[in-house]
Amino acid sequence: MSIVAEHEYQAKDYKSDLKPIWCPSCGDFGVVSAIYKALARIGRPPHEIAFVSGIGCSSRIPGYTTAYGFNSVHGRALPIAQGIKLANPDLLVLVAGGDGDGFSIGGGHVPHAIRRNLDLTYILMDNQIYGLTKGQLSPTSPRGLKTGSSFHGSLEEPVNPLLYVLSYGAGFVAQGTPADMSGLADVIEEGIRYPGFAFINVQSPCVTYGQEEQQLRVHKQKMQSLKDLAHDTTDRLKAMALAQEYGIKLYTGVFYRNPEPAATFETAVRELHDRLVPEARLRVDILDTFRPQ
Ligand SMILES: Cc1ncc(C[n+]2csc(CCOP(=O)(O)OP(=O)(O)O)c2C)c(N)n1
Ligand code: SF4
Repeated sequence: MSIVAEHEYQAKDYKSDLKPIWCPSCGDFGVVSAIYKALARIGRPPHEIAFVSGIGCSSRIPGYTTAYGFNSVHGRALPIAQGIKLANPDLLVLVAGGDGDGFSIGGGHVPHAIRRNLDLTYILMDNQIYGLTKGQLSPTSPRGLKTGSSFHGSLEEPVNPLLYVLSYGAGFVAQGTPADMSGLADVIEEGIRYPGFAFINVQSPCVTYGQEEQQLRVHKQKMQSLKDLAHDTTDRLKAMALAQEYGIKLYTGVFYRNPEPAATFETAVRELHDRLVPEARLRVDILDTFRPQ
């Protein structure tokens, strides 16, 4: 654990020397800045942070921080992050990627990461498109969207990431947009501080392939703070009702925070390990069991 006092670090201490190659004005610039701010408030030194992503424009994000980064395999950020957290529970582990990475190819990992409940913060940059591969449909693209891969418009209903994670029992669920930088840094900080699996959906505009109504100027007009609505963040059913409006309204802030966080998987595994160690058999004895007599 860190012996460094909180707040000793500043946002610039988490910014790497690597120059982002995102398109100018991509929403992901705002997301990485909000992450720098949130990390500075948490105050953990960069070498105590592991940042894992998949593949996509958004998945480049670990490289733009001074944390240990792993720009891994498309859709596999969550299993890798879970392995890292289990092996070294003292690390602060962040996970990030796009809506394609997280809810298309990697969608099968999300429910299991949630029900396992490791202390991870998963930041999804939801631009409703595949950015890196030049603008094909993603799982959160709205029905009817015309792209290079859907000349006649998408025939599918989009995945609702907020409702999805709430229904699987995520302990912390929030949404932000770079149109509200201060609110975005707040929800990322809160997610990191939550002792369990935290999910933050960031409406992060793709300025090159994204839809008109997903750009920052529209977010600024549309966004509605859940705090201003006096939403009770301990009410999961109300959070689910609000999440139903994904794609119609742009709520920002915390949808749900479990007031009684469940034990994390890494804690349960350590406890089981400590309980079983006294009665553990030597490896040589176990191997002997299988040797012909
Ligand atoms: C196994 C595998 N399948 C497909 C790809 C191609 N691919 C790279 S990124 C990507 C999707 C990118 O979209 P998203 O995850 O939403 O991130 P964004 O680029 O929009 O930030 C795809 C399909 C790949 N790299 N690996
Ligand atoms: S293609 Fe879209 S998501 Fe990718 S860097 Fe450019 S604006 Fe950002």
